Amino acid sequence: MVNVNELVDVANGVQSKRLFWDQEVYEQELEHVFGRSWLFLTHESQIPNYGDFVTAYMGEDAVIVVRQRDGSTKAFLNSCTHRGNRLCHADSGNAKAFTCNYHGWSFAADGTLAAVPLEHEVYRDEIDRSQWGLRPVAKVESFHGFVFGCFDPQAPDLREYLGDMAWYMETFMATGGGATLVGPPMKSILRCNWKTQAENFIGDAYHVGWTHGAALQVIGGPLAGLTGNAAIPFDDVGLQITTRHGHGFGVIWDSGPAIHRDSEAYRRYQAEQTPLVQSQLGDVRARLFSAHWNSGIFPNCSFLYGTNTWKVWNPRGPNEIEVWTWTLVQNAMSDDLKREIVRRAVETFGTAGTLESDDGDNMEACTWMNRGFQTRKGMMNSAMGLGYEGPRADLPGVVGQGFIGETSHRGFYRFWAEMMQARSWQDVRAADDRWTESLLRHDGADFWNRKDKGQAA
Ligand code: UNU
Ligand code: FES
Ligand code: FE
Repeated sequence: MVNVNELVDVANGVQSKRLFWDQEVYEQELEHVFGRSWLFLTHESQIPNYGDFVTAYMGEDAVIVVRQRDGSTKAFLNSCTHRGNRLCHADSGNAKAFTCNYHGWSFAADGTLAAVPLEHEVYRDEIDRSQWGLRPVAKVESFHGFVFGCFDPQAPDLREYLGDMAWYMETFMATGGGATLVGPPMKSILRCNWKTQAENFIGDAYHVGWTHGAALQVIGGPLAGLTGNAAIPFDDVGLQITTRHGHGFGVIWDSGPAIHRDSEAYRRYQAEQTPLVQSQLGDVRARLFSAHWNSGIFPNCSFLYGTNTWKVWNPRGPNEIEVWTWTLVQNAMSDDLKREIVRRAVETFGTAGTLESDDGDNMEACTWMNRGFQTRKGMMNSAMGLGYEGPRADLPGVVGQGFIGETSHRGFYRFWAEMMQARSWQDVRAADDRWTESLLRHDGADFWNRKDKGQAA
């Protein structure tokens, strides 16, 4: 076991550089983080009918996700139980059975071993097929059509795992006819640790005006004014929120179609929908409906609402990821608007997207620099805004002042450390009522109006 206390200092908001490189840390992540967390698989609309399937990854494990005869969804390790060959080589399709291309063992859509070639002649009927079905993923559940899987039968249900983040995500998943993903996902390789991307999406509005300065100038729109950090208007521009189980997001108000060149149709759509959202979900979420969100679902699913990209950072060792990218739209949007959004999402955060490429070099260098033997002994800083955060009656979770800060970074690593140390979900549950205070470093008095150091008066 790695000594997690040496790796993450929650009280001071710093983390060890070993987090992005160390093989031992990574092996423990596969067991403790990817082995126990809910991991995003697909959207139900990608597999509408019996036998429809997609393949996906849960950590480094390849899985097949299949729609069952009764309408439910199951997932199985994509590994033939005979000698371990990859069972399904396709990205998606429809199959009533999966037949291995090595010796021909054949598995039904429900994972049972249905047929073994020459069963009588070479096995003398002595193979017990009921023992050699595909290994199922313990739990598969959907939140408003977004399908997640979990290897740990003791984990809380998906809705409980998402917790307050689910309340926030209802803003776009439970309105506008629901949300959906346009696939199939784009796929690319980056030579970076999976957490460099997860932490960036969950809570880094700091880099936007700097890393993406040139791209924002070309694209225009509500974020173009951030370029070069030239004119940052701090007051009531946005917030950051971290929730139990390490999820979180950053909010920039009134910036919904942020990185879309032609945002008029999108703005009209949001203006039309907002009264409905308001009547269904109330004022707070009606305002969030037209905000931009940079967001993370712990551990490795990220999305930008308003830039409409939805991503999974599949780890492939400590210093490589396979990025999967879908486009996030709402069902009530017109086909024209959906098409326009897909085009812009591909242009910004697709494999060759302008902003995707901006980020890629930074993520890779943040990973590879830490390979240095002396370098890896150092710590990294996520202390921005520490103490300027706390609970608010109108917003679930822990809320950080201002749209630039590292509140959700810290929440992410707070929970990462908790999972890495926990013996089981029982330990995690036992800490449920202590998590808010463990993130805070203030006396509890009116944190919201603290503007004593640097923030606009
Ligand atoms: O690049 C991002 N993660 C981002 C983009 C964050 C906030 C707004 C736009
Ligand atoms: Fe943030 Fe260098 S300024 S990584
Ligand atoms: Fe970025």
